Amino acid sequence: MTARSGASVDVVTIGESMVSMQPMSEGPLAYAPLFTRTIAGAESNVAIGLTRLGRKARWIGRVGADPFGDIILSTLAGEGVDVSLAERDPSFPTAIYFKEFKGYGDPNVYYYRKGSAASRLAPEHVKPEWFEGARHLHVTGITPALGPHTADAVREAMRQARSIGLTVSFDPNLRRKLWSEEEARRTLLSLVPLCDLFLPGLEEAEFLLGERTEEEYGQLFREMGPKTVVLKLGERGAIGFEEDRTLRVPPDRVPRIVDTVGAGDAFAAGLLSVYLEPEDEHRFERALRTANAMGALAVQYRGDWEGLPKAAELERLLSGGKDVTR
Ligand code: KDG
Repeated sequence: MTARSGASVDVVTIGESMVSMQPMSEGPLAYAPLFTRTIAGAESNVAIGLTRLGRKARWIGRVGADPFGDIILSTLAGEGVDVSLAERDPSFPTAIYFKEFKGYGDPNVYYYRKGSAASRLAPEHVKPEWFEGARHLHVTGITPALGPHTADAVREAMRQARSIGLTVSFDPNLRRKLWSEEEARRTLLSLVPLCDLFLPGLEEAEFLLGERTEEEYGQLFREMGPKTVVLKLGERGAIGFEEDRTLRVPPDRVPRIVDTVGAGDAFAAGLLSVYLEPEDEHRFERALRTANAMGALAVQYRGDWEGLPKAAELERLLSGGKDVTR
């Protein structure tokens, strides 16, 4: 990716953010009496991650004209994300979601987002001003699953962004609770050719193309259009494919896994933060290592984004340095 000169926003993201209710205890949600309230949303998680690393991020989304919409906008603004172009829809509500920590494996999530303000997103909402002054657009496969016109809106955003010279990344973020497998596969595959940087997890690659080797996934997705493909391998690290290069990076050490939700978004934020740097021969490796480190940190905290590091902290961790804690 090359920087557009004069850009005042590094990354634009478009998606739904929700109020997230997290039980304070482990176990079945039905027996959880106390919750903490935060916000979540794959794209706003990426925006926060990038902002923590010193990048300028703009989040575009639609929330209701309700207190939950206030919480989302004020939290994102408090984190330094530009929400000036987010829209409020008085006719539809802001979405909510609940996590359930079972004490093992990935948390369960329960969505209350059907008919939300964000699910009404349509191609006619996509405006050139969303991309003004920006270098890059990041979208995910969650938004296309939300409503009758959201897939077309994402497609339109990718097209508009590219037509004025932005690069585009796409994380398929398969959410089986939101749509049928058939529709998900068809829609997600149709969006791959519209991105420059494709970021599937291994399971998502298999869902989209059937069982193949990791190298075959890299080659097949690149043949569809994206210049760069990064396959997330979870506890085995990541593998990147770019031009004639294949680069495997080992995982970072994770002493304890607390909450896996948001790890992919942290990975994307780490990767993009380096991709916005001027190109040099080590950038790809630096991007993959930064992405891995961000993903590893995200799973060690409750909440999708709260534990994400600032640039200096990440730098210390990547260089093997220690924090002075007392
Ligand atoms: O990637 C993390 C997201 O899954 C979480 O923040 C909630 O956006 C969300 C979703 O749709 O699952």
